[in-house]
Amino acid sequence: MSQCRLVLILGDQLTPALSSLQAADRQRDILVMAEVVEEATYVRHHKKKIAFLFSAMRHFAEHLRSDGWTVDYRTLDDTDNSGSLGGEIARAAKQHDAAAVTVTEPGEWRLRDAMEGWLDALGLPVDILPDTRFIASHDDFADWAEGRKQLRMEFFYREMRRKTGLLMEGDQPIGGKWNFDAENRKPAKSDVFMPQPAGFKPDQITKGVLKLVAERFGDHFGDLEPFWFGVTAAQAEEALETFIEQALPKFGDFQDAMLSDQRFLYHSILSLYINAGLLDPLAVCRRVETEYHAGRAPLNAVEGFIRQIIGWREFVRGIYWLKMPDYVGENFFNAKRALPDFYWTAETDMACLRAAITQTKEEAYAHHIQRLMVTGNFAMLAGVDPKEVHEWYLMVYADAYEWVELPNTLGMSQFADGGLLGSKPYAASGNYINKMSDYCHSCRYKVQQKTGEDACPFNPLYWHFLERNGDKLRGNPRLGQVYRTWDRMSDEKRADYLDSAERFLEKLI
Ligand code: FAD
Ligand code: DLZ
Ligand code: SF4
Repeated sequence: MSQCRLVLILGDQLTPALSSLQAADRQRDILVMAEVVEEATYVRHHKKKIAFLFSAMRHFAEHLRSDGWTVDYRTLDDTDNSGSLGGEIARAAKQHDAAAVTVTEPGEWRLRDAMEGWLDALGLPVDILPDTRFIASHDDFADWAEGRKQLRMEFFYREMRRKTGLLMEGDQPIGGKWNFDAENRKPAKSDVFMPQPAGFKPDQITKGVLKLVAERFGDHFGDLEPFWFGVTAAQAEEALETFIEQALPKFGDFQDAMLSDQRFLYHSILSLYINAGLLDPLAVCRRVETEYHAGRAPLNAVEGFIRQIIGWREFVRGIYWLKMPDYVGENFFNAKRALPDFYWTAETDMACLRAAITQTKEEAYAHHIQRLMVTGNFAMLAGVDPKEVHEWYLMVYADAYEWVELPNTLGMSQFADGGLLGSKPYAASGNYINKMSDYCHSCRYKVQQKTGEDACPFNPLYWHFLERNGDKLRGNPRLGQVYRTWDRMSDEKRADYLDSAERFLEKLI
């Protein structure tokens, strides 16, 4: 009998059609899956995120076994667990006298880099296969980006529409427009029929994992229970169907809305499943497209949803692999402030931040506008070091992996790449948050007040940010009007704004 190959399946590769599984031989090869301390602590992930992945990994291993594969699964509490993926693959190679190792390329640069060293460490060939769960390969993206002065999601997205045929009529977009975003900015009102994402009761496997996570990672950020995430492909499918039935039709209209008593609004809460491999992104888009053709969901909702996946999700991945490893060190504004303590405790008088962080702590989830316009906007206005901001986002969300989190945080939300990903910073005063949410009603600060002790801190911070970064931003054509407004203010008013912001920043710990 020929020597076996080891196929390493990572925690976010829980996909039967994975390229490494396609290349493997059920009769000969051994699949290796390993829970390791290094992956759980290279940043100290939210407890719910670790529990979700470990439980989903254990369920996937069962599924693979029932499908005829031999799986060598290493739990975190196995006595000989070396604590790292490199260590576990080395141990497994010895134990099984393996001839080679195959792995689908990891989503994070640091792990890809480590794997390059495995060949030497193991003395065995290590085959790293492309991750075919994405629509654009690294080469596709690099070819598209080549020679362009600016990389804009909108143009890349059109390519992805053409490539997939999603919402296309021949070579034209259905509805005559590529993008219906202008219709997707309505504030929401809470009503009794608000959708809720599908939740699932922990089974025995999940209960075992919850106990392990409580014991081993009890000091990590976030609440472990109640734990309601799905942990299998079937449950993730159920979550998709619940979203389609209850929330999709209004997804577009209320995509940017925020409400104090509604954490999920009309969002899908599917990113954790898609990113871990429990749902296939293209299949999700095709399923959602059928709702438009069946007349059950309007075009602005379906197009908006599909754009997030084949547009933004693919685009940020392309940027990540094009720009790493230097990308993580970018700091366009040279921002140096430490991340304020309240990002960990939610103890702040600012109601919008309190709501977004409390929910992050309890659910390991916040929706896009909370991440971008509340926690992200505040950090940028306050001048927080983008690396600290990045590490926070990577830790606290159940869907966070560096390939998707870093460009969203560093590029989109902090403008730390100087405009590679977005044409202007997503900076906003309290007015924006007030327009899109009901947070301000219950805030100790007054959103209409511009300066002084009781003023909404976003108001003076907004102008402070623009003033202190004027040398970098004044030339931006999209900010011309804003700077004209600032320049037209009296000296006294400008000084008042700057003084209020500085007083607030002095007290920020
Ligand atoms: P929905 O609003 O229902 O959107 C549908 C799907 O579209 C999502 O499930 C997701 O797969 C995809 N999507 C939407 N927006 C984006 C985007 N900007 N980039 C990539 N995919 C997108 N998303 C992550 O998956 N992981 C992250 O670590 C992550 N970090 C972020 C950090 C910051 C600072 C910001 C501003 C955004 C981040 N996002 C991240 C993007 C986005 O906020 C989440 O994908 C979304 O909130 C997930 O919730 P949902 O499934 O309910 O999404
Ligand atoms: C996020 C994560 C965690 C917490 N734990 C593991 C693990 O124990 N074993 C594993 O294979 N993967 C884990 N992951 C996911 C990896 O960090 C992920 O595969 C890489 O970051 C690449 O995206
Ligand atoms: Fe947030 Fe300002 Fe509104 Fe308070 S007043 S909730 S700080 S935007």
